[in-house]
Amino acid sequence: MTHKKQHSLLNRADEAGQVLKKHLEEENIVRIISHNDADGLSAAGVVASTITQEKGQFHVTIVPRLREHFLKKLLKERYKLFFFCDMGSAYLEDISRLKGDVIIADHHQPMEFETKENITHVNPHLFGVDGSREVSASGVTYLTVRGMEKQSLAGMALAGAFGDMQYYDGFLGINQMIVDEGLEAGTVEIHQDLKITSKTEEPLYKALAYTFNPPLPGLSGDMEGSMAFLEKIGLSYGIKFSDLGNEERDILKEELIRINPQIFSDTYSNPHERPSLRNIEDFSRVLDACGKNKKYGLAMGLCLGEKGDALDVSLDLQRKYRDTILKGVEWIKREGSTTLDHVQYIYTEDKVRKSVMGTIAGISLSIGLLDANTPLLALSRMDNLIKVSGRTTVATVQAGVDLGKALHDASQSFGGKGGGHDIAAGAVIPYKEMDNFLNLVDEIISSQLV
Ligand SMILES: [Mn+2]
Repeated sequence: MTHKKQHSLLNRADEAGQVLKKHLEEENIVRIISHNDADGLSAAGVVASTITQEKGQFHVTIVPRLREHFLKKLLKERYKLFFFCDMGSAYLEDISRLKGDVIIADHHQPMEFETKENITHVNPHLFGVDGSREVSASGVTYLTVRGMEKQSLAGMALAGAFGDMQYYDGFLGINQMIVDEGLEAGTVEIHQDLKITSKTEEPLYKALAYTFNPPLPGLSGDMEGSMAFLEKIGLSYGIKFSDLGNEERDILKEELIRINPQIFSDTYSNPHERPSLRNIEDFSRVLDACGKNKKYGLAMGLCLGEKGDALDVSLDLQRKYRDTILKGVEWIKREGSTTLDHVQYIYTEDKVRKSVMGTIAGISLSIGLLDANTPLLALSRMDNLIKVSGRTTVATVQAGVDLGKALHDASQSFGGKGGGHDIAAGAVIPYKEMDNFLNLVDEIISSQLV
């Protein structure tokens, strides 16, 4: 049964591939529109790389979401092919008014709408495939180009799946199929190793403090804790992991496994990448840092393998971004959260902290700073609006929590907008309705848990 569903999705993706191929043969410039997170950026990277390899041309715009004024602008554009990644399925009606052909490679819940002939809509939900666990937008996009022998892009496609937190003790469904294709093509490798981030880039104490997935309680988000740990086990904290001797690596491995056994597990890498981007999760994190800092051109440059200083600039950017995250984690450690019956929340008006609220919310649950059994809402004030990032854990989702639905329903009741995945979702609501909104989410979550 599952196989049949996957097959239908693959067929639709192949149709999209044919459309893309036709437009490339006609030498049309492809208009790419994608999302600003790691998944959207790697999805855009997959299409852009394909087009570049086929000696075609593209024009890409990365946006946080599809807004009305941007859609209106697109309506005036004369491109013959529009390629939407990681968005579009919820805007079928508007998109159907575009002048040219359209490919949508998305994995969010689609709106009910009879699509016109000019749209090739590729979305796992249309075929009963799970779009929050089994494939992300970069994966869906990869499916559209794999017929053009683009198995070399499997690693990039997996970066998006990692970015959208679809890896959980392994990959499922289509994601696993992409892994297998990458393994066969030699562009993805899996090794049992320590899942520490930035092994070739950062001194060990920083690398440990920056490692959040899997979480290392006491070390993740805590430079001083990491230094003390390394001193205690007799390792120099200033050395890079890649410069450790075998014996030292064994000591570190043994001690880290005591903190979290998951730290020694499968690591995914792309052997053809530059050393600091070779680990696919690291690659995903660099893209995320570029996206959060609105350096979309830089992210595209990394995906297209641009030479020059793009890599150094993006790694610097990531250092600053990680500093902001660590400060945010310290803030949560200091201030804690406010708890209602079934949800908890954190609130900020701090300009810098706002940019990482969703991220630090997720981290504070995973490293146990806040109670992981209670869904967390991170609220940022933007003038008269509140931006809400909701995060929860696999365990609470299994208990019935669907944050996407809760934030969608609650925000609608107060003239806001919201939605997303069961485990991670977002909303924007009027500031003056904040308390009412929180109480309603609390009620909805309570009813989901019954
Ligand atoms: Mn996505």
